[in-house]
Amino acid sequence: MPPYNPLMENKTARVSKRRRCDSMGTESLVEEIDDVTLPGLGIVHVPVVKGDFNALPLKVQEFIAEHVKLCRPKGIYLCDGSEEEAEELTEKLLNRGTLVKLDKMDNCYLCRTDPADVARVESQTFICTDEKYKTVPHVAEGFKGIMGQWKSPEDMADVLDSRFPGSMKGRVMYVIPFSMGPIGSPLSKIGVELTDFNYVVLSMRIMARVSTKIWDMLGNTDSDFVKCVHSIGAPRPLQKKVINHWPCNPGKIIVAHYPDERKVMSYGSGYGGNSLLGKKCFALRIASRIAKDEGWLAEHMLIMSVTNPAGQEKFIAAAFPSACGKTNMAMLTPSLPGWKVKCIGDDIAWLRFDKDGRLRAINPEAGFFGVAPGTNNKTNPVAMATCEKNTIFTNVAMTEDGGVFWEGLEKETDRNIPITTWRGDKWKVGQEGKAAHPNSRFCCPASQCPIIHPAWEDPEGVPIDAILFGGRRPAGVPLVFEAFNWEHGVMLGASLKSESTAAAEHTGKTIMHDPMAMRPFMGYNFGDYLQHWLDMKQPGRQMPKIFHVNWFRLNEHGDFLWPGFGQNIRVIDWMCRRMDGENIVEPSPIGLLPEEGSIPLQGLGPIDWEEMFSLPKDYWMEDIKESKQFLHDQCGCDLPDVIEQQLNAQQERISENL
Ligand code: GTP
Ligand code: SPV
Ligand code: MN
Repeated sequence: MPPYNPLMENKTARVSKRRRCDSMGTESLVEEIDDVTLPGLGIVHVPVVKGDFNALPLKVQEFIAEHVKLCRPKGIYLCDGSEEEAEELTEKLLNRGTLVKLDKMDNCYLCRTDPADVARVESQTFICTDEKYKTVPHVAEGFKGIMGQWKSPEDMADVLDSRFPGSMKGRVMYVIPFSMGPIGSPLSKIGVELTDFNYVVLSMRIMARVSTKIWDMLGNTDSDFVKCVHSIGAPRPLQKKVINHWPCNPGKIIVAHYPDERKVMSYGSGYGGNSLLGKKCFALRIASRIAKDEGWLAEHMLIMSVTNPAGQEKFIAAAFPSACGKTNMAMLTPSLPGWKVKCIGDDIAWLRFDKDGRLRAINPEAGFFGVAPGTNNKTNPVAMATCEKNTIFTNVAMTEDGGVFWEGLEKETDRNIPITTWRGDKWKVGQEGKAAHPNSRFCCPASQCPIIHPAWEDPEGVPIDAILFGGRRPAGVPLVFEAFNWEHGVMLGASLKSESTAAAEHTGKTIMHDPMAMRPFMGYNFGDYLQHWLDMKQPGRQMPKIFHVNWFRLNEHGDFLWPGFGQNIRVIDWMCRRMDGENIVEPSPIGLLPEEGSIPLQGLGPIDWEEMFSLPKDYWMEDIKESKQFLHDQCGCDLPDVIEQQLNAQQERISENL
């Protein structure tokens, strides 16, 4: 049988020109898809408001037609990624009130969301596979697995059936062709996102590489694409009032992944990781499964390079959970003279060993979607410079003169200037309450980062010398320590914990497990994932060193023991010397600690080395017991033996030698 062709006579869509009136009464000719007759489905008429449907690769036509049928948009808009397109959509969003122009800045806009739609919704994020244990480990009886949530495709079909049919009525369906990773790189992957929210189009233009070249690439090869479908779930006529010109359906949010089909269906939210489907859904959850199948890694990691005063450059990838310091580290301004930092990526890394046994990493993204609060010219001047122009801010506050404000900018803001908070209330610096949402973000092109690495788009990726794990650990955990070896390092990553943050719906400051900083982003069985990490070690491969860092240890008064940010270069300096093999370590039961005095502290003022590196025995006894229990409960029989052995050895060392 010939392949199904939605444009074939009788079975299919025919495109014809029709005369249409717009809202101003202006007549024009538009293309319409007629008679999209998919097997078992009825007929639908939909105008193509922009682009040439006929020119799309057949498999894309089919994908669009199927979802037009399902979601019933009033038109199809084929995005081309051009400047004119961005201008047109920005204009629309300004007129509607979804965006506000920030007059003080250059081509920057503010968006305030419905206050019920402000972060990723982990509780409604699912992975669907026929077989449950492809997605989640054999969790011990009576325990709730936290490393990914599985739903059967049948159960998910019911959930989607009560949401997607007609979900785009009265709205335009935008079709976004994009590449994660430099277009054409052998390490990159292609996606197509369908969405009914033009804010998503504008953000995707920044975060991914949106281009019509994608159509040629798909048309000329048998390469496939990740299918991404997003609807805010607010068909017209509206059932409820739109708040802040931000249509969404927070009560019905669902983010469903089909790793076998390489497909994502997301409904109800317009926010970040819920709606920019190239990011967490594709580049982490789906990609981690592709990576498992193809022998590489998709990780929640920044990528940076550091060059010491002698001119030697090293590349570091670091996995910290959401809102735990990746963007800040990736753009670090060194406080030590002579050091240089360059940024390759701030959130996601795709890593694979090359034929010479070097681990190479690319940043699949093209922009930063960074946490605004805490960012200022002291903590992160590079991020401040990066988001000066061509940036969409979401849920920050606005100054009367059309600038931005968030917690952390007090010292850089006129205390008397009237401010509008993210909720739209009048406010002044010094007043009670928060002006910006704690998960407010800037979305800007990586290319305008003043310290972007010249090789950041190198199709081969950059060679990784070290991998870091870290989280927010207010007590017990030293500033830095080194894993004994790869296996020990993988165990440390598997045991990663951090205080919860505003990046998802968790409230309060509880310490949560966040293995490999991937808890919300796992695309397959976490036990298999750990084994996959262990399997990376092979003869002939140069394994990067693994370190654990903690910028967030507190003293008894609740103050940070370590100044952090640009001062973290001092810790990097120590790690680089370790990579060069300098003997500056002191073995401890949990790993190799820096020898006292081996981290340069000059000019820092009083730093309590003792307290920063102390290993309270009670704390570590409890910590390893708890981590072991956690991994047993979460992975059951899927926990690799090697990890089990590493946990036991660590426990023994702590109980005997600490
Ligand atoms: P996601 O984008 O959610 O994945 O977050 P991220 O890991 O990129 O975190 P980011 O760098 O945006 O930092 C989050 C918060 O941590 C910000 O408020 C920062 O100001 C704060 N932060 C980052 N680095 C440090 C540090 O070294 N010390 C301290 N005390 N705070 C830090
Ligand atoms: C994170 O939560 O890790 C983020 C923000 O990077 S979001 O894109 O919303 O997932
Ligand atoms: Mn992140």
